[in-house]
Amino acid sequence: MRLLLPAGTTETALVDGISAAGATPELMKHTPSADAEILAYGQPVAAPVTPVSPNGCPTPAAVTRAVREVCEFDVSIVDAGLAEPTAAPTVDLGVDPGADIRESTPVPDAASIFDRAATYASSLPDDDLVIGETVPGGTTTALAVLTALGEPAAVSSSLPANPIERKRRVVDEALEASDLRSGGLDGQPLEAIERMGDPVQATVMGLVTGALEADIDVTLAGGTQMIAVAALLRHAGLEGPLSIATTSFVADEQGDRLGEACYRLNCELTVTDPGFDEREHVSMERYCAGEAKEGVAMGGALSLVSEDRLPTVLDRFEVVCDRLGIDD
Ligand code: AAM
Repeated sequence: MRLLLPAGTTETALVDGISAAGATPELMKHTPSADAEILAYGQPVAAPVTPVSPNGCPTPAAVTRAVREVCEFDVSIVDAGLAEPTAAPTVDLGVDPGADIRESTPVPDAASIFDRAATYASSLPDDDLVIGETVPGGTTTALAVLTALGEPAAVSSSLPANPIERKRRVVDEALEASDLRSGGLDGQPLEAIERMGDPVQATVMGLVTGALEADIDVTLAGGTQMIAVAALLRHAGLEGPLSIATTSFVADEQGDRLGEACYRLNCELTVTDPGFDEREHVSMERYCAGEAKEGVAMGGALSLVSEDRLPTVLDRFEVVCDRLGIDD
Protein backbone atom coordinates (compact mmCIF):
# COMPACT_ATOMS: atom_id res chain seq x y z
CA MET A 1 0.00 0.00 0.00
CA ARG A 2 1.16 3.50 -0.80
CA LEU A 3 -0.25 6.71 0.61
CA LEU A 4 -0.32 9.50 -1.96
CA LEU A 5 -0.60 13.00 -0.56
CA PRO A 6 -1.42 15.70 -3.10
CA ALA A 7 -0.48 18.93 -1.31
CA GLY A 8 -1.50 22.31 -2.70
CA THR A 9 -3.00 25.71 -2.16
CA THR A 10 -5.86 27.96 -3.19
CA GLU A 11 -5.85 31.68 -2.50
CA THR A 12 -9.48 31.22 -1.49
CA ALA A 13 -8.09 30.26 1.95
CA LEU A 14 -7.26 33.91 2.54
CA VAL A 15 -10.95 34.83 2.87
CA ASP A 16 -11.39 35.94 6.46
CA GLY A 17 -12.80 33.29 8.83
CA ILE A 18 -13.12 30.53 6.25
CA SER A 19 -10.51 28.04 7.48
CA ALA A 20 -8.65 26.92 10.60
CA ALA A 21 -5.95 24.98 8.71
CA GLY A 22 -3.30 27.33 10.10
CA ALA A 23 -3.06 29.78 12.99
CA THR A 24 -3.47 32.86 10.75
CA PRO A 25 -4.33 33.40 7.06
CA GLU A 26 -0.70 34.40 6.47
CA LEU A 27 0.62 31.16 8.03
CA MET A 28 -1.92 29.01 6.16
CA LYS A 29 0.09 29.07 2.93
CA HIS A 30 2.79 27.09 4.76
CA THR A 31 0.36 24.40 6.01
CA PRO A 32 0.56 21.96 3.04
CA SER A 33 4.37 22.27 2.85
CA ALA A 34 4.64 21.62 6.60
CA ASP A 35 2.09 18.76 6.45
CA ALA A 36 4.27 17.11 3.79
CA GLU A 37 7.34 17.42 6.02
CA ILE A 38 5.51 16.06 9.08
CA LEU A 39 4.37 13.05 7.07
CA ALA A 40 7.84 12.48 5.61
CA TYR A 41 10.08 13.25 8.62
CA GLY A 42 7.81 13.41 11.67
CA GLN A 43 8.33 17.14 12.12
CA PRO A 44 8.69 20.36 10.09
CA VAL A 45 12.15 20.70 8.56
CA ALA A 46 12.20 23.81 6.33
CA ALA A 47 8.64 25.00 6.99
CA PRO A 48 8.61 27.76 9.60
CA VAL A 49 5.61 26.44 11.55
CA THR A 50 3.78 23.39 12.75
CA PRO A 51 0.24 23.83 11.39
CA VAL A 52 -2.15 24.41 14.26
CA SER A 53 -5.60 25.93 14.33
CA PRO A 54 -6.03 29.35 15.99
CA ASN A 55 -6.94 27.34 19.14
CA GLY A 56 -3.79 25.23 18.99
CA CYS A 57 -5.25 22.05 17.50
CA PRO A 58 -2.42 20.24 15.67
CA THR A 59 -2.70 19.32 12.00
CA PRO A 60 -4.15 15.91 11.14
CA ALA A 61 -0.74 15.23 9.55
CA ALA A 62 0.39 14.44 13.12
CA VAL A 63 -2.20 11.64 13.35
CA THR A 64 -1.36 10.22 9.93
CA ARG A 65 2.34 10.31 10.83
CA ALA A 66 1.64 8.48 14.09
CA VAL A 67 -0.18 5.74 12.18
CA ARG A 68 2.72 5.56 9.74
CA GLU A 69 5.26 5.15 12.55
CA VAL A 70 3.28 2.17 13.85
CA CYS A 71 2.00 0.58 10.62
CA GLU A 72 4.86 1.52 8.24
CA PHE A 73 3.53 2.23 4.76
CA ASP A 74 5.09 3.94 1.74
CA VAL A 75 4.34 7.62 1.16
CA SER A 76 4.65 9.78 -1.95
CA ILE A 77 3.85 13.46 -1.76
CA VAL A 78 2.61 15.05 -4.97
CA ASP A 79 3.17 18.77 -5.40
CA ALA A 80 -0.37 19.77 -6.33
CA GLY A 81 0.26 23.51 -6.21
CA LEU A 82 2.43 24.29 -3.19
CA ALA A 83 2.90 28.02 -2.62
CA GLU A 84 5.89 27.70 -0.28
CA PRO A 85 8.98 25.46 -0.40
CA THR A 86 8.99 22.09 1.32
CA ALA A 87 11.95 19.93 2.32
CA ALA A 88 9.84 16.81 1.80
CA PRO A 89 10.57 14.82 -1.36
CA THR A 90 7.77 15.58 -3.84
CA VAL A 91 6.58 14.35 -7.22
CA ASP A 92 6.63 17.32 -9.60
CA LEU A 93 3.67 17.32 -11.99
CA GLY A 94 4.10 21.00 -12.85
CA VAL A 95 1.08 22.16 -10.84
CA ASP A 96 0.77 25.85 -9.93
CA PRO A 97 -0.99 27.23 -6.82
CA GLY A 98 -4.71 27.85 -7.31
CA ALA A 99 -6.05 31.38 -7.52
CA ASP A 100 -9.05 32.69 -5.58
CA ILE A 101 -12.26 31.12 -6.93
CA ARG A 102 -13.72 34.62 -7.07
CA GLU A 103 -11.54 35.08 -10.14
CA SER A 104 -12.86 33.78 -13.45
CA THR A 105 -10.35 30.93 -13.96
CA PRO A 106 -8.66 29.84 -10.71
CA VAL A 107 -7.16 26.64 -12.22
CA PRO A 108 -6.53 27.39 -15.90
CA ASP A 109 -4.72 24.11 -16.62
CA ALA A 110 -7.04 21.68 -14.80
CA ALA A 111 -7.24 19.37 -17.81
CA SER A 112 -3.48 19.00 -18.23
CA ILE A 113 -2.98 18.54 -14.48
CA PHE A 114 -5.55 15.73 -14.66
CA ASP A 115 -3.67 14.08 -17.57
CA ARG A 116 -0.27 14.27 -15.89
CA ALA A 117 -1.61 12.92 -12.59
CA ALA A 118 -3.36 10.06 -14.41
CA THR A 119 -0.18 9.11 -16.27
CA TYR A 120 1.83 9.15 -13.04
CA ALA A 121 -0.64 7.01 -11.08
CA SER A 122 -1.09 4.48 -13.87
CA SER A 123 2.65 3.80 -13.86
CA LEU A 124 2.91 3.02 -10.12
CA PRO A 125 3.87 -0.53 -9.08
CA ASP A 126 1.45 -0.67 -6.13
CA ASP A 127 -1.66 -2.84 -5.72
CA ASP A 128 -3.41 -0.33 -3.41
CA LEU A 129 -3.33 3.42 -3.11
CA VAL A 130 -4.76 5.56 -0.35
CA ILE A 131 -5.13 9.11 -1.66
CA GLY A 132 -5.44 12.08 0.72
CA GLU A 133 -5.22 15.85 0.44
CA THR A 134 -4.00 18.96 2.15
CA VAL A 135 -5.32 22.28 0.84
CA PRO A 136 -6.48 24.96 3.29
CA GLY A 137 -9.79 26.38 2.05
CA GLY A 138 -10.48 23.00 0.44
CA THR A 139 -13.99 22.64 1.84
CA THR A 140 -14.95 25.96 0.24
CA THR A 141 -13.63 24.90 -3.17
CA ALA A 142 -15.43 21.57 -2.64
CA LEU A 143 -18.67 23.48 -2.08
CA ALA A 144 -17.93 25.52 -5.21
CA VAL A 145 -17.44 22.58 -7.57
CA LEU A 146 -20.42 20.69 -6.11
CA THR A 147 -22.54 23.79 -6.77
CA ALA A 148 -21.22 24.12 -10.34
CA LEU A 149 -22.03 20.45 -10.99
CA GLY A 150 -25.53 20.86 -9.54
CA GLU A 151 -24.87 18.33 -6.77
CA PRO A 152 -26.30 18.65 -3.26
CA ALA A 153 -23.79 20.90 -1.57
CA ALA A 154 -22.96 19.95 2.00
CA VAL A 155 -19.41 20.39 3.18
CA SER A 156 -17.52 20.12 6.44
CA SER A 157 -15.01 22.58 7.97
CA SER A 158 -11.77 22.67 9.90
CA LEU A 159 -13.55 25.07 12.27
CA PRO A 160 -15.79 23.70 15.05
CA ALA A 161 -18.60 26.02 13.87
CA ASN A 162 -18.81 25.66 10.10
CA PRO A 163 -18.88 29.16 8.48
CA ILE A 164 -21.20 27.80 5.80
CA GLU A 165 -22.99 31.08 5.08
CA ARG A 166 -19.66 32.78 4.50
CA LYS A 167 -18.65 29.95 2.16
CA ARG A 168 -21.93 30.23 0.25
CA ARG A 169 -21.33 33.95 -0.28
CA VAL A 170 -17.84 33.19 -1.64
CA VAL A 171 -19.32 30.54 -3.95
CA ASP A 172 -22.00 32.97 -5.17
CA GLU A 173 -19.29 35.50 -5.99
CA ALA A 174 -17.28 32.77 -7.71
CA LEU A 175 -20.27 31.80 -9.87
CA GLU A 176 -20.72 35.41 -10.84
CA ALA A 177 -17.02 35.87 -11.67
CA SER A 178 -17.14 32.77 -13.87
CA ASP A 179 -20.45 33.80 -15.44
CA LEU A 180 -22.11 30.61 -14.24
CA ARG A 181 -25.27 29.52 -12.53
CA SER A 182 -25.63 26.69 -10.04
CA GLY A 183 -25.63 23.40 -11.98
CA GLY A 184 -24.25 25.17 -15.06
CA LEU A 185 -21.37 22.71 -15.42
CA ASP A 186 -23.34 19.50 -15.01
CA GLY A 187 -21.30 16.79 -16.75
CA GLN A 188 -18.26 19.05 -17.19
CA PRO A 189 -16.01 18.27 -14.20
CA LEU A 190 -12.72 19.62 -15.52
CA GLU A 191 -14.39 22.90 -16.49
CA ALA A 192 -15.89 22.99 -12.98
CA ILE A 193 -12.39 22.76 -11.47
CA GLU A 194 -10.94 25.23 -13.96
CA ARG A 195 -13.51 27.89 -13.15
CA MET A 196 -14.55 27.07 -9.55
CA GLY A 197 -12.06 24.65 -7.99
CA ASP A 198 -8.53 24.10 -6.74
CA PRO A 199 -5.50 22.28 -8.23
CA VAL A 200 -5.62 19.48 -5.64
CA GLN A 201 -9.03 18.41 -6.98
CA ALA A 202 -7.64 18.10 -10.54
CA THR A 203 -4.66 16.14 -9.19
CA VAL A 204 -6.74 13.72 -7.08
CA MET A 205 -9.19 13.20 -9.93
CA GLY A 206 -6.33 12.34 -12.29
CA LEU A 207 -4.61 10.06 -9.78
CA VAL A 208 -7.79 8.07 -9.18
CA THR A 209 -8.58 7.77 -12.88
CA GLY A 210 -5.05 6.65 -13.82
CA ALA A 211 -4.85 4.17 -10.95
CA LEU A 212 -8.21 2.56 -11.71
CA GLU A 213 -7.29 2.25 -15.40
CA ALA A 214 -4.19 0.35 -14.30
CA ASP A 215 -6.26 -1.92 -12.01
CA ILE A 216 -4.82 -0.38 -8.85
CA ASP A 217 -7.26 -0.27 -5.92
CA VAL A 218 -7.98 3.21 -4.62
CA THR A 219 -9.32 4.59 -1.34
CA LEU A 220 -10.17 8.28 -1.15
CA ALA A 221 -8.96 9.34 2.29
CA GLY A 222 -10.90 12.36 3.44
CA GLY A 223 -14.29 13.86 4.16
CA THR A 224 -16.48 16.14 2.11
CA GLN A 225 -13.59 17.26 -0.12
CA MET A 226 -13.40 13.63 -1.26
CA ILE A 227 -17.19 13.58 -1.75
CA ALA A 228 -16.61 16.47 -4.17
CA VAL A 229 -13.88 14.48 -5.95
CA ALA A 230 -16.21 11.46 -6.17
CA ALA A 231 -18.88 13.71 -7.70
CA LEU A 232 -16.34 15.09 -10.19
CA LEU A 233 -15.37 11.53 -11.17
CA ARG A 234 -19.01 10.51 -11.64
CA HIS A 235 -19.62 13.56 -13.81
CA ALA A 236 -16.60 12.43 -15.87
CA GLY A 237 -18.44 9.16 -16.49
CA LEU A 238 -16.39 6.95 -14.18
CA GLU A 239 -18.33 3.81 -13.35
CA GLY A 240 -17.71 1.10 -10.80
CA PRO A 241 -17.57 1.48 -7.06
CA LEU A 242 -15.51 4.12 -5.30
CA SER A 243 -14.41 4.02 -1.69
CA ILE A 244 -14.08 6.82 0.87
CA ALA A 245 -12.49 6.50 4.32
CA THR A 246 -13.00 9.32 6.79
CA THR A 247 -13.10 10.09 10.49
CA SER A 248 -15.98 9.97 12.96
CA PHE A 249 -15.47 13.72 13.44
CA VAL A 250 -16.65 14.42 9.89
CA ALA A 251 -19.36 11.76 10.09
CA ASP A 252 -20.73 13.17 13.37
CA GLU A 253 -20.83 16.69 11.94
CA GLN A 254 -22.44 15.65 8.65
CA GLY A 255 -25.03 13.27 10.11
CA ASP A 256 -27.18 11.50 7.48
CA ARG A 257 -25.88 13.67 4.66
CA LEU A 258 -22.58 11.81 4.43
CA GLY A 259 -24.17 8.37 3.95
CA GLU A 260 -26.71 9.83 1.53
CA ALA A 261 -24.00 11.43 -0.59
CA CYS A 262 -22.04 8.16 -0.67
CA TYR A 263 -25.15 6.22 -1.63
CA ARG A 264 -25.93 8.64 -4.45
CA LEU A 265 -22.35 8.52 -5.75
CA ASN A 266 -22.02 4.74 -5.37
CA CYS A 267 -19.21 5.13 -2.84
CA GLU A 268 -18.40 2.67 -0.13
CA LEU A 269 -17.96 4.56 3.16
CA THR A 270 -15.64 3.64 6.04
CA VAL A 271 -15.78 5.78 9.19
CA THR A 272 -13.12 5.35 11.89
CA ASP A 273 -13.42 6.66 15.44
CA PRO A 274 -9.90 6.93 16.90
CA GLY A 275 -11.22 6.89 20.48
CA PHE A 276 -9.69 10.26 21.37
CA ASP A 277 -12.41 10.77 23.99
CA GLU A 278 -10.86 8.03 26.13
CA ARG A 279 -7.60 9.93 26.60
CA GLU A 280 -6.78 13.14 28.41
CA HIS A 281 -4.55 14.86 25.93
CA VAL A 282 -5.09 18.44 24.85
CA SER A 283 -4.74 17.65 21.13
CA MET A 284 -7.26 14.84 21.32
CA GLU A 285 -9.62 17.07 23.30
CA ARG A 286 -9.43 19.66 20.50
CA TYR A 287 -10.45 17.05 17.94
CA CYS A 288 -13.31 15.93 20.19
CA ALA A 289 -14.41 19.59 20.34
CA GLY A 290 -14.81 19.50 16.54
CA GLU A 291 -11.58 21.16 15.44
CA ALA A 292 -9.72 20.03 12.30
CA LYS A 293 -11.82 16.81 12.00
CA GLU A 294 -9.98 15.36 9.01
CA GLY A 295 -7.26 16.04 6.47
CA VAL A 296 -3.88 14.72 5.30
CA ALA A 297 -5.49 11.28 4.85
CA MET A 298 -6.19 10.98 8.59
CA GLY A 299 -9.38 8.88 8.19
CA GLY A 300 -7.77 6.62 5.61
CA ALA A 301 -4.70 6.09 7.77
CA LEU A 302 -6.82 5.31 10.84
CA SER A 303 -8.82 2.78 8.84
CA LEU A 304 -5.61 0.74 8.48
CA VAL A 305 -5.23 0.38 12.25
CA SER A 306 -6.56 -2.81 13.84
CA GLU A 307 -8.37 -2.42 17.16
CA ASP A 308 -5.55 -4.02 19.14
CA ARG A 309 -3.00 -1.57 17.72
CA LEU A 310 -5.08 1.56 18.29
CA PRO A 311 -3.66 2.22 21.80
CA THR A 312 -0.14 2.05 20.35
CA VAL A 313 -1.12 4.58 17.68
CA LEU A 314 -2.59 6.92 20.30
CA ASP A 315 0.58 6.61 22.39
CA ARG A 316 2.56 7.42 19.27
CA PHE A 317 0.35 10.42 18.50
CA GLU A 318 1.27 11.79 21.93
CA VAL A 319 4.96 11.32 21.09
CA VAL A 320 4.51 13.09 17.73
CA CYS A 321 2.69 15.98 19.46
CA ASP A 322 5.54 16.21 21.94
CA ARG A 323 8.05 16.34 19.09
CA LEU A 324 5.97 19.11 17.49
CA GLY A 325 6.14 21.10 20.70
CA ILE A 326 2.47 20.72 21.57
CA ASP A 327 2.06 20.46 25.31
CA ASP A 328 -0.26 17.98 26.88
C1 AAM B 1 -4.84 20.12 6.51
N1 AAM B 1 -3.85 20.58 7.28
C2 AAM B 1 -4.39 21.05 8.38
C3 AAM B 1 -5.77 20.85 8.30
N2 AAM B 1 -6.04 20.26 7.11
N3 AAM B 1 -3.78 21.61 9.46
C4 AAM B 1 -4.54 22.00 10.47
N4 AAM B 1 -5.88 21.85 10.47
C5 AAM B 1 -6.53 21.28 9.39
N5 AAM B 1 -7.83 21.14 9.43
P1 AAM B 1 -10.92 24.08 5.49
O1 AAM B 1 -11.72 24.14 4.23
O2 AAM B 1 -11.72 24.50 6.68
O3 AAM B 1 -9.63 24.84 5.33
O4 AAM B 1 -10.53 22.56 5.77
C6 AAM B 1 -9.75 21.82 4.86
C7 AAM B 1 -8.31 21.70 5.30
O5 AAM B 1 -8.22 21.08 6.59
C8 AAM B 1 -7.52 20.80 4.38
O6 AAM B 1 -6.23 21.31 4.19
C9 AAM B 1 -7.48 19.49 5.14
O7 AAM B 1 -6.45 18.63 4.71
C10 AAM B 1 -7.37 19.92 6.58
